[in-house]
Amino acid sequence: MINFLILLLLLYLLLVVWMNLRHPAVRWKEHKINIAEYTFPKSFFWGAATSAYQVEGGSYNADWAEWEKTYDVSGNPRIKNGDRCGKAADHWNRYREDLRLLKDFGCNSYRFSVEWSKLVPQPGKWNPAAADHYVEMCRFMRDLEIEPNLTLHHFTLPRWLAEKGGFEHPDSINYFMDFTHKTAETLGPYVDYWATFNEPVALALMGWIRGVWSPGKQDICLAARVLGNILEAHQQAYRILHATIRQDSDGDGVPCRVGIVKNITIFDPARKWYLPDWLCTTQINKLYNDAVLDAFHNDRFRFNLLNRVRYRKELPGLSDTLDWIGVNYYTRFLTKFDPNSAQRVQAFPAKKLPKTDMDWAVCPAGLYRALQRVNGFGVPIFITENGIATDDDQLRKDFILKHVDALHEAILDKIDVRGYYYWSLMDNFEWAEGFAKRFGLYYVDYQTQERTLKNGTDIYREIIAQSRSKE
Ligand code: IFM
Repeated sequence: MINFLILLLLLYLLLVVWMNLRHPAVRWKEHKINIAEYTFPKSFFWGAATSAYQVEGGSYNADWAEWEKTYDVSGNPRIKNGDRCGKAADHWNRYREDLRLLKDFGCNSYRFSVEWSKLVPQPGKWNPAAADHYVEMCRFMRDLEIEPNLTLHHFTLPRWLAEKGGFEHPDSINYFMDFTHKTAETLGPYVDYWATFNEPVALALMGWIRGVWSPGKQDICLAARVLGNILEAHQQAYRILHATIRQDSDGDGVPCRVGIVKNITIFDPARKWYLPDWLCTTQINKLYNDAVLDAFHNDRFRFNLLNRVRYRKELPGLSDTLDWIGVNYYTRFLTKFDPNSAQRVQAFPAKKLPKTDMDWAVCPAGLYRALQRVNGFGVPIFITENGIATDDDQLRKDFILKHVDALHEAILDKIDVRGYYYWSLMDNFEWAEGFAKRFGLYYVDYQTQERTLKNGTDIYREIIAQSRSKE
């Protein structure tokens, strides 16, 4: 009996050592940062990002506009403080002013999305006025020498499509094809960089697992199906974009480059000596990060969680549908086995790290790790989002400086990063958090819609100026 227990103990120790060796801690030395020494690749994209629903205003035909009117099971409004997106930051009417602000800041690229519910307000009905609006906006970017980087789907759906089940239903793939085709015909002459989807896993997690975003479901099997359909839609959209767009608008010889935007969150075990924490971490990491990324290596999407979900979808050719990959990185969580919670796992920010208003830990090393994670695709990488919600100017400054430094370290280590977009250009509607969380480089007074540059953003301006002066 004693021998058996000793054997078990040894086995346990071996497994813990093995897990630790397989996932070595990233050596991240705090070093003196000197931005004057930075060298970034030529024509690096320095930008800021937004999404249509969060800034444009007037998206009353989107599923989210309906969702905001509903209440949760405890009778609380879905959005903090009962906020409604409404006019948001009125970017629809103020895009010229906003793009000039972006230009004055020194940026040379803008990541934005088009609002599907404005372009296709009813099934099969293309809205030429909305299409003209985006044409004007893209032309204006070209006039300002700002490279547009367009995302087709950033979380919202036309209401009519959400009523049909949205991406739960395979028909959504055809609707997305149609939308992609028309958008490509309309904006292809001005836009070379296209992303099909923004953060599919965040969407599935919040909308179908936690149920705190539209459509408010808690069904992990449906979440898996949504992801499978989104990946198939990406694959088809890739081909449509390449087949439709023939005009090279930025003169680099390539008319269109298509990617997908993946949010990468870093998860580490809270207790490195405790096997159950390692198992939870591995599982969360698989579902949140690896399932979608691996699909692009294996041409097969698998989403498995013990006896709760086993989903598999063959996607032959998916691995040929990335010209670039977008990484959205914000934070790192520690994960811990918790037998008392319903999910048996807790994810929380490390105590000793500074926190943003989202209660996310500030962890620049995580950005380096996220970039390492996608480096294996062998395609250019863009940091399509990275930013901080905070009222603390010093924290904002540190955040930007240290994350750009992590990005620079990655470039020094030969990771092919071609651009960085701060999230976001101006304060915006932060989904279930409403307007209280302010990520913008520019503060928005929602009464007057006045924009004011925030303190602590100068460092980004300096880095950009420094980088561009060396071109
Ligand atoms: O505001 C969101 C954005 O829509 C998607 N990425 C994360 C941001 C901050 O939470």
